[in-house]
Amino acid sequence: MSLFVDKVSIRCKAGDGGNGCVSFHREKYVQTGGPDGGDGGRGGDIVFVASERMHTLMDFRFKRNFVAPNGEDGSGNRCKGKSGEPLVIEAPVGTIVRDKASGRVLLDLFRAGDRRVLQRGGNGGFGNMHFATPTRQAPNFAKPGEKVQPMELELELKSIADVGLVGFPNVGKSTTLSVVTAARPKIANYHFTTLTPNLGIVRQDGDSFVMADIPGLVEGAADGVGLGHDFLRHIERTRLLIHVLDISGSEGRDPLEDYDAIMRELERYGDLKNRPMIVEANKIDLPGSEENLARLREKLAGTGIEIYPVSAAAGKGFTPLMRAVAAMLRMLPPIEPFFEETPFEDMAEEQIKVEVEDGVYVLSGPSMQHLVDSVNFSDEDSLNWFHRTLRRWGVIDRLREAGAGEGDTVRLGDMEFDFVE
Ligand SMILES: Nc1nc2c(ncn2[C@@H]2O[C@H](COP(=O)(O)OP(=O)(O)OP(=O)(O)O)[C@@H](O)[C@H]2O)c(=O)[nH]1
Ligand SMILES: [Mg+2]
Repeated sequence: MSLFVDKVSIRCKAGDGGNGCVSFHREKYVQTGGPDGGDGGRGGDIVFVASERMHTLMDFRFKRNFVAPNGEDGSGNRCKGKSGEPLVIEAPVGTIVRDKASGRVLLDLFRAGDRRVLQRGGNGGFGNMHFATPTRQAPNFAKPGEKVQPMELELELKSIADVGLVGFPNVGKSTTLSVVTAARPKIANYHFTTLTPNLGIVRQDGDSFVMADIPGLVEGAADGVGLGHDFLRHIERTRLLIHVLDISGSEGRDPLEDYDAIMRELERYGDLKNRPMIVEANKIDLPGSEENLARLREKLAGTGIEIYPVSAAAGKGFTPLMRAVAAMLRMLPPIEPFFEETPFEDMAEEQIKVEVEDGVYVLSGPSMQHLVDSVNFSDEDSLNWFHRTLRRWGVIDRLREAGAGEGDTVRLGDMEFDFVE
């Protein structure tokens, strides 16, 4: 079985912010010092880096859970908690990071070295030193650190190359790559020698471009039959296709029928059929090739698709073919990265839920219990702050929308209180 992996699900979570601290200055002979509780540190970010060293997502089969460290809590004497280090996840260039549930593209690691923050760590909470006012000299509360929700992600590798080689198995795609680039893919006289995409760089008259060799396609490949389907994603991000044919028909198939079969596969997969294309009529050294070449020329006359006869085994005929490829690439637009959507807009909304159970308005959300935990309910200042926080987070509005009126009971974690506007 191939160890090539180009689609995986993982889970990640940026660090939570550290809690602010409640503390009062203590010193010999000083009776009541001011508040000196420091702030919590920021949680570590989840960062993705596009690595040129990696070529598959195989590493993610063994490690699927990524958790960045939390920020540390603040402490007395105005000490701020340490922030969490970012957690850096390396993935191959061309990896697309999606939100698993919605399928939305969050990141496209398009260029080598790209360093992108996927999820920010939570902010640290303020320590009580921030809450002293002339009228409130001993604030008995601090702010909790911001909590971060875990994310379920799907990673998909879609190689990025200028040119993709397509064709039936055994027609000579890998041999072609080995002739025009320094890549040394496995070449052998059986079907599906190539099981994972190979990339190489072609240098031609001062131009250079990346070429991708993928496993052979068979009929039905676009429907998921055979091996080929999975690999079509690796030519989706190419600007031009080289359609390789065994023009000699050495395996008993008619190269013209091969041509149509591959075009059907490309069409079924999406818009690949309309990708600019050049035909490489390979194995021209074998008997029967010239007649087939003449028939193919007739078939494609008027389509604008150029045909270049070559012998990959002998390394012959490639200069005109590669020049034609380079000339076409110069005219074609560059490959664009996928459009990225931010997952963050609706986060705040999702975080707080209001449900009505037996006339009690029940609040839930990741930050809610934390909020309750950080309130000192016997301290009036703390209660005021709690109320202001609920208002600022939009919770009061949400309760009102849900129908809550003055005096109704609101439950939050293990705490109940009366609703006041
Ligand atoms: N006679 C002749 N044989 C060739 C030529 N090009 C490739 N071959 C042979 O055809 C066989 C298949 O070549 P590969 O390059 O592995 O073919 P492929 O298209 O990559 O095959 P898969 O990876 O299985 O899809 C090998 O035995 C090659 O030596 C050619 O121009 N002439
Ligand atoms: Mg091959």
